[in-house]
Amino acid sequence: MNRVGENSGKPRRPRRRGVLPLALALGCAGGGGAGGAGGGAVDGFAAFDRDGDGSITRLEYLQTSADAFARLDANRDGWLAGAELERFPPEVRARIDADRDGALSRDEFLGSALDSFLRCDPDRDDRVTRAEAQACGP
Ligand SMILES: [Ca+2]
Ligand SMILES: [Ca+2]
Ligand SMILES: [Ca+2]
Repeated sequence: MNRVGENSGKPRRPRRRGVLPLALALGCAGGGGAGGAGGGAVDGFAAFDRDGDGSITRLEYLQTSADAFARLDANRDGWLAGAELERFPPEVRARIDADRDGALSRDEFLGSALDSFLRCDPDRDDRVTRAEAQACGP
């Protein structure tokens, strides 16, 4: 009985980079969950581009972030804490948790979203294009 290395829980977790940083946190954003066959970088972008015009406005970004917050806040107490935070990679969590109390308030969450938005909009036209989103590091 020689076991041929079967595919036991292959750690195939392509790092999702190049999409807006917060999309990482939202992880979810693209609801569709297209099972990552290579290349199909998560389309966090489409999730934020609510009207599908190819760019994300500040309003679209904040609305999507607010929706995501509501979805993530399972017990509806206005905070993300405990199990609600499990899907956030630690570095993302640390970045959002401005006051370091281990929980994310809605303000922290949206404040961080706005930061991300501004960082990804170098020309300050209040729109993040797909190219800007891709260029914008984590
Ligand atoms: Ca748009
Ligand atoms: Ca909560
Ligand atoms: Ca906090």
